[in-house]
Amino acid sequence: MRTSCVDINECLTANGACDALTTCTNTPGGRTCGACPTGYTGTGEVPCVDVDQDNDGVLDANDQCPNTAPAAVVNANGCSDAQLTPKLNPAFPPYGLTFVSSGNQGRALR
Ligand SMILES: [Ca+2]
Ligand SMILES: [Ca+2]
Repeated sequence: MRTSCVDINECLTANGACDALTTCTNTPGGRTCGACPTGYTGTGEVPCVDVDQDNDGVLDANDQCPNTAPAAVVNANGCSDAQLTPKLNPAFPPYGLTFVSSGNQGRALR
């Protein structure tokens, strides 16, 4: 008994091992991965990598403070206050106090 070759749609399983952000296209005997979206590096064959990994709006190439906390306000170098303060003064805040970057700064409380 003879059977003919049947193409397998690799894309049906785990997106054909393409990055989840890309489009897998089934081809006879194989599959191709689409390109990574804008803002990512990679080919789809290898994982797409967000070039702004901490999503603070500053691309990794210019980001001097990686892994900024989500939604933190950052300066042009991609650094949040919480990331900058320990660089300026490792002992800040002193006495086990907590630093908050909001409120009435520079005003004496009565
Ligand atoms: Ca960044
Ligand atoms: Ca950052």
